Amino acid sequence: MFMKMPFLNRRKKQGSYKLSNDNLPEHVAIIMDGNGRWAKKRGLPRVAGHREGMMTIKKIVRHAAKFNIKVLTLYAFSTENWKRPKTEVEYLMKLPAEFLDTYLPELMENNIQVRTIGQLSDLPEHTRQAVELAIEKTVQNDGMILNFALNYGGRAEILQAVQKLAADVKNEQMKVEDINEEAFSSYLYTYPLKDPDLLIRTSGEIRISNYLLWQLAYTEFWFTDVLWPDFDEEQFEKALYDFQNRKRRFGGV
Ligand code: V07
Repeated sequence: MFMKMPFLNRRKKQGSYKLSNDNLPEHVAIIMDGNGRWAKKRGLPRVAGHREGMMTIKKIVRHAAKFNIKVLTLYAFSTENWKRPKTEVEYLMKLPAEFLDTYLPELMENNIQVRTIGQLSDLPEHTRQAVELAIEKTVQNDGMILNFALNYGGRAEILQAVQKLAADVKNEQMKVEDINEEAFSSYLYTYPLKDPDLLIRTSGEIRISNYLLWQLAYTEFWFTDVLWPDFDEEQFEKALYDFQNRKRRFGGV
């Protein structure tokens, strides 16, 4: 008689984990933390870390598309990030245009759609224009959704949803008794995307920092000490592998 020994499946194969094609997450959200720390360790300015972090995005997007991930939601700029030094914020606001200048052709080739969540209206005009152009140019693509959280905060998102909902109740577009989870979700930035299955946070911080507060209710969390600029395909696969080997219960047994 042989016992089932699930740990035997956990073999590491030539530096990569044996991923099956089942139970892959459809929606992966990432908090790309540790860019400033990566730069500091090298005696470089923080912005050098942000630039390197942008290179990591390109790498991970290519890899995620290979695994048929449907949505990748990346925390690029939070509502708290305005508190950073002015020069750093100005640099960050140039990154969307830079990213798209060099990467839009590849997004088109791979049929990837760019979307955003967050309050775009408060971004500098040049940043908003770059982002809107990317959304427009990729709107016909029907492959993976590359969703950037820009000027995003989870509480701000919930509050704007409540305001719109209250306005709809007032103008009789919505009845109080019809407010349920599904109806409420339709007022969030992420609508009609399904909630993330997996959240990855790099750089050793174990918190969610106002990210997707409503949407992460049943999400599996995966943390690593690796800094975002050092994050690579192998790390990403490890996260997918660990996800596949967790049992999700959604509150059941
Ligand atoms: C930003 C680079 C990645 C590390 C984390 C923070 C810094 C890509 C974008 C972007 C956003 C919208 C878009 C295309 C690209 C971006 C900001 C910061 C503000 F349509 N990276 N990246 N935006 N970082």
